[in-house]
Amino acid sequence: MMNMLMFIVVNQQVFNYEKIRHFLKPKPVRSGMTATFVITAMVSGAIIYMATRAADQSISAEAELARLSGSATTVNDAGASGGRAVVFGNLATPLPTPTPTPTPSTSISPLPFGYGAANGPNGTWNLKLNDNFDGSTLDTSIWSTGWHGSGITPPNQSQELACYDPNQVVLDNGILRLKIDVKATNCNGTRPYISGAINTENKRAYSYGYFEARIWLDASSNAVYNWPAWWLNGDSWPTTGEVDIMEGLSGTARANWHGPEGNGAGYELGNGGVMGGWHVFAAEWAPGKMVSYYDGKLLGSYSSNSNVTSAPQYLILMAQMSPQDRYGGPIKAPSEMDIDYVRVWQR
Ligand SMILES: [Ca+2]
Repeated sequence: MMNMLMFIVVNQQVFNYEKIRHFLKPKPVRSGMTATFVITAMVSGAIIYMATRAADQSISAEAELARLSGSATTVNDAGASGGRAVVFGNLATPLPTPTPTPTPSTSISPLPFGYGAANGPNGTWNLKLNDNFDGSTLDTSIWSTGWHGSGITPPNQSQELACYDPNQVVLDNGILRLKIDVKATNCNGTRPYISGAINTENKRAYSYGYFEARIWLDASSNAVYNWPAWWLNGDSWPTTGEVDIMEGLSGTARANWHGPEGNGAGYELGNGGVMGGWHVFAAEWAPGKMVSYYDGKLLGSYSSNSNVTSAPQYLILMAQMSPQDRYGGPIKAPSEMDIDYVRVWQR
């Protein structure tokens, strides 16, 4: 993607594309085009450079495209808390032509992350769902927005702080963004925030399989913000089960299982459950067994013939907001949960 060619320097600190997602919403940039960036948060007085990135990842002065300061007409309202501004930069020199990715001689379906590695999810897998969110709109043959309804819907639990609005579900250069904003909204009562969620209820449901998503979580150095979740759910809780492949529960990213007996088991994910940035969260659901994977590595497993259901479950990704003393981590808005892809395999 063209936007991966960009590098941003803010006050002499170099941020990679992932890090600057919360400063800027990059658009594809090509030679001769005007590039438009929307600044969602910016330190007052920051200087922004836009530059091309060389093949060795370095940045050079010659490649500098624009230099802007937090003044005059180029940056408006560059406050530290949620100011919005538009920056226009003209490309002075053409970007290098990307090297085309060689086309494999035979079509190879992606395999689960970590496949073939020690403790990886080995075996024979058939790809059943593969959404990379490459289109300009959500594929509604697979997904619906919100939670049990169309348009603006109430959240899952009455205590939650955000309504779900389809407008908060944005596809952006191959990334699905579930955006949280401060906006008082009515959905069976007025809630102070608005957020995004997608699910496959009545469209795709699975009994058993390997479920994987690459997700960007917003986190501080010691807590995941809000209550992001990537999970599976049956139609009648808890009899038909719930598989929480990843949820930021009270600031800690965890995997949790539920079944006919209620609670199953759970694990902290990663380093003490704190992992801002991009990670791959996956679970294998097999007869009598649940296995949790984090970045392609086996994290833990749970076996129970009575508490692991075979009932079909649908997929859900939601940027939930809950009071911190209920389910959520520290409240942060604006914020977002980003998804690069969702894949499902079955044996
Ligand atoms: Ca993608």
